[in-house]
Amino acid sequence: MLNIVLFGPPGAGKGTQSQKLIEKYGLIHLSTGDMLRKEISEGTELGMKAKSIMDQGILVPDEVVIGIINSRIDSESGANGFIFDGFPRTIPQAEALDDLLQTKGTEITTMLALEVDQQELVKRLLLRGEASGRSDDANEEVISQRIAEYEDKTAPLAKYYNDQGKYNGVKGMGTVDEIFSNLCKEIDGLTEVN
Ligand code: B4P
Repeated sequence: MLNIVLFGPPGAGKGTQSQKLIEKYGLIHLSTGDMLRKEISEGTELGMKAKSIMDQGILVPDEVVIGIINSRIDSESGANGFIFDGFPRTIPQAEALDDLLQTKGTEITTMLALEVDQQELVKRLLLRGEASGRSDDANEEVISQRIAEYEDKTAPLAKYYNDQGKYNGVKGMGTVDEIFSNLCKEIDGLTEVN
């Protein structure tokens, strides 16, 4: 199986690139952000709790996202592999994912980390906020909080995967197609080696 953690700060382009990668490599896209937004749009109890947290720009509790990822992986038993987009975001989430994949006889193949300047991140998210009305993209204060939360809780995951020899930094500035090509080069290099 090809199991990719697509990593990067808010607005790095994880969702955008995931769409292209799943088409090319036939993978299942698991985005915890999308799953939480689905819960919100369906008005579930979980969604209502998640909305107030997400609107502040902070992370939803680990046990909530681990629970939703668990049930999705279970329901996709015949998959070629997965793209984990926006998950894991904390060390406990990464440890839970390793344990979960181990019980399925597989593991993370690589972490691909999109590297993007902070100024560019804020610009992209404000633009998306205008276009989509997504409430957590609405103002610069919430965006800054999300970036701070990323630096504090999520950035340490780079070391976690680096210690496993799985970290690969990828230039995330440029056009969507240029960045996609950077990601494909990394993936094709890995699959040639294996
Ligand atoms: P997510 O939904 O994961 O969203 P994101 O990090 O903000 O965005 P992403 O990197 O996917 O950017 P995108 O491609 O859309 O998280 C939202 C919230 O959910 C979190 O703050 C948290 O509260 C909660 N959450 C999610 N997962 C969690 C977890 N595991 N644990 C706890 N809480 C969790 O791109 C952004 C914009 O840039 C788009 O408008 C796009 O069109 C544009 N763009 C992309 N590539 C571009 C390029 N090359 N040039 C110009 N613009 C580009």
